Amino acid sequence: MINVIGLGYIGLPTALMLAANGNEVIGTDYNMELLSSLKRGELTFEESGLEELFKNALDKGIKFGSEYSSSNFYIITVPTPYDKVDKKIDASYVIAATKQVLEVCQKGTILVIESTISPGTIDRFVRPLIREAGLVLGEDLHLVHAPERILPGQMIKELQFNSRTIGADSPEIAQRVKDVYSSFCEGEIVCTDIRTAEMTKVVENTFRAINIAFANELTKISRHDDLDVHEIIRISNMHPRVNILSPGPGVGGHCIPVDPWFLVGDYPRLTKLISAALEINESMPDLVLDRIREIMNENGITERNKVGIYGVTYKQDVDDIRESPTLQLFDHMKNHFAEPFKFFDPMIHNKIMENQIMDFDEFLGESELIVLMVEHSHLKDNLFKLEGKCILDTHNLIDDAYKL
Ligand code: SAJ
Repeated sequence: MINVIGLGYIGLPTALMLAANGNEVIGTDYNMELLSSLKRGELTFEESGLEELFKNALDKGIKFGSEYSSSNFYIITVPTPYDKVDKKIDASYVIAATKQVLEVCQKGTILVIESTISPGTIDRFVRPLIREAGLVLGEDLHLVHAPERILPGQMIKELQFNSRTIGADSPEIAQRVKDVYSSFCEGEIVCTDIRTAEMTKVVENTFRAINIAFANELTKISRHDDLDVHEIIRISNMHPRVNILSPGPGVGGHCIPVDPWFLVGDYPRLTKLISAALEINESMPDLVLDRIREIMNENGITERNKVGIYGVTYKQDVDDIRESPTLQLFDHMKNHFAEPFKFFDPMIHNKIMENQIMDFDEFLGESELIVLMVEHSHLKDNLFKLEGKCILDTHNLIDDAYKL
């Protein structure tokens, strides 16, 4: 039996995928509200293909509970926030989960940590816990790091087809974990040591952060010289060895703006490029704010409540708002205005903030300037409703709109 600890954005789909593919699975979480939703057969977030997978896993007998089970195989998928002041990982959830596993696990258990952790976290924080509990690593318990790689918006497909990394202390244990993941993963599964696996995961997200930062810096250069950054990137990307990502209003989510800080926090003198990239990405909401002010002046829009923000999630077609560029924008606004602009987001069905408008047509009616922060499919389906409106388009969807 596999006990998956932490049923959030990564843990839940992983637990469902394992169950749907013939493994006996118990999912554990301390959030009682989340557990009662799952037990009622209701999902806690939207994701393409998740409903069907959930039904499949329920049919195959997946169970949910708040207690850690006695097992010989655990997968930990709890959050790993970072401390915004000293830029280091906060491993407290991983530590707490490990301690609870140690209380109930069977001899020879395999403990897989999937949560993203900064390089060296297992050596620094997890191995000592095993020793303190009087257990012998490699005999009583085997540690493994198998970082997740799935992209929100296409998680289920990526769980099945992405390649994966498994870091273990011995090839035999890596192989046993590989066998379990092979029950659903058709991608190549590479086995390596734990430190390499830790570093690889953070490197992947840092690479993406730097690439996006380059695109964002090009936006600033192009604005300075009145050039079209999107056309420049489109043409440059026709070169067979160039692949620049898209500029945007900022970088959100719980991975790309967070994981690179693990490296900066641990190696402050060796990470000049990474810190510069993070700063560029973090500066984008301010650029949006500057552009809003310029466009308001140019169009004689004097009332702040005539500006409407489309999209509060961290990217298109997800309902996750963590670290989102719009929230960053609202945060930066605090220095200039008493209240943030009003906003609409088709992916957020409950009222989560005072300044939220729940109806798209009402939002359009009330906004003289519309700022497109997120390119949801809903927007692409409704572009005709925006005709004739004054628009700041941060994603290059509309030809004659203002751009960053
Ligand atoms: N973004 C841009 N320009 C782009 C692509 C993205 O500005 O060209 C912005 C998005 O709008 C969003 C942010 O970056 O605000 C992050 O979105 P994302 O789609 O790049 O990444 P995530 O956070 O949804 O998922 C990433 C993925 N990592 C990589 O692609 C290297 C995913 O595979 C990881 O599993 C995930 O982080 C994770 O959990 O670590």
